[in-house]
Amino acid sequence: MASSNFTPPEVPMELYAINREKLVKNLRQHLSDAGRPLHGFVFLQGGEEKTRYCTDHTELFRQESYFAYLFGVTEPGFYGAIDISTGKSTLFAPRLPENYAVWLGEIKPASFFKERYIVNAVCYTDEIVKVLQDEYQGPGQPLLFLLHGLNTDSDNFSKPAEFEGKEKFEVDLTTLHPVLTECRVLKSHLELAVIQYANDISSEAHVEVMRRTTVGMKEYQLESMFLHHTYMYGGCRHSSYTCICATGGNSAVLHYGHAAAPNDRTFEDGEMALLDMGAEYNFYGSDITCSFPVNGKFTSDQLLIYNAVLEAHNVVISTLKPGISWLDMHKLAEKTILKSLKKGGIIIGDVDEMMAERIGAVFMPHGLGHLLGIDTHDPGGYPKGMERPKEPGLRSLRTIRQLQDGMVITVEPGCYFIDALLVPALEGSNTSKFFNREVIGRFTSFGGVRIESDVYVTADGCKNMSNVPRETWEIEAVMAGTPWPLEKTFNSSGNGGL
Ligand SMILES: [Mn+2]
Repeated sequence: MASSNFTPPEVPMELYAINREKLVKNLRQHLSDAGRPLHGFVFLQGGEEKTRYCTDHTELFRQESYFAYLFGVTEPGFYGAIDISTGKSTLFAPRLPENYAVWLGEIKPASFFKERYIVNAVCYTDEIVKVLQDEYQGPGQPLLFLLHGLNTDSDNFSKPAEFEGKEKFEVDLTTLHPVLTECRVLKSHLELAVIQYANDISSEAHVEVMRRTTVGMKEYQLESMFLHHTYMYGGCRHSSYTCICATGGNSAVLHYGHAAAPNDRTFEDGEMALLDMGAEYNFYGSDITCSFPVNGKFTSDQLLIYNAVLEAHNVVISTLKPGISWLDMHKLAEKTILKSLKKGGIIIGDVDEMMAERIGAVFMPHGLGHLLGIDTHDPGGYPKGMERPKEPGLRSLRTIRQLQDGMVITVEPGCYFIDALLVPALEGSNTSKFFNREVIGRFTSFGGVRIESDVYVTADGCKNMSNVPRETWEIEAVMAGTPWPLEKTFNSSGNGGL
């Protein structure tokens, strides 16, 4: 009978109060530096509930991430204001119709939300104009700092608050987004604790899936076991993203698992599985990938690719610390993988020359990793003025920042055999000489391997928040039934154990 070593923790509302304090402090600093007066309100609109197309089927609501960061509100239809001069926070709750009580449950009074979300005041959304005008201390019309800015992963813009009476205010659309985004880049201890919990329960679920995987299952059964474990024992109703449960050749499809490729293949003996799955708890996410042979035993070709990726994963984690450039880490991972592939006879020639020809991107077209928090691809990867690289592979990086103490970032090197990239590289006049056609032929239907852990950067290094079997002998032991974590006395055959 499956069970868990974890209990869903109570997340203190101070987490959001601290986030608000940090924003007010940084915004005041920004305004002073610009010689601007320290008054006005940060004003955000929370997420709204959506129905499925024209129907009355209500989709499960998940709060908009910036609003979640500042207020922790789980319900739809709220607005929130923070007075820059005093730090006072006010939530505006929707005034619900009487029949809400019949269909959706008790209508909570404003006092309930004030206590629950530890804000200074709770009013109703039809009082926004009056409340903000009464509270405003500065000259002229009250100034609202609204959220408007580019998400550099999606190329979408966050939507500034819309409400009746907006024309009675002066609005600033440019100041808030970069300052608030920058706040989210460095995590507080309370945020780290939630991300750690999301990692704990997701790691445990990954181990559970690994243990229960048997030849002949469907990919979605692995997804189902993961979702069950994180919800049943972890209280995680949401996933950080759609599960990628790829086996065999499908693991070379980087975002497999979408509606047109719905994790529905029956996998066979001798194949690898690549499972990229992470639970979200209380808005904060995890993002973990495990790759393993579905029959529990690595073949020599699987060992070659898996260990190439593992070495890249480990060398990056052991190098990470504040001041290190993420772009350099990406190149380090590429180079490590290329060296191993050369040793395995898959590619031939000088590794530095390969790097110059971007051969690394043929095998790893995605970026090494991304900031992680309330969003799986947390914002702030490219602050204003930082240009995205243009070269293959490097242009896929979701950030090229220098690491800072308090960042949470994924380390997810991979090595894939993707026809759409290999075929042109094998034919290219500058690139064909690097490939050993005969050996690479063995890998045409191999798929790929990715190993992904979430780490947080400390003052002098980093800590791996994910806890899953990584060494091939650890994976084989766990799949054979050995409990995880392995006991200190456990000895692997040939590797010397721990
Ligand atoms: Mn990731």
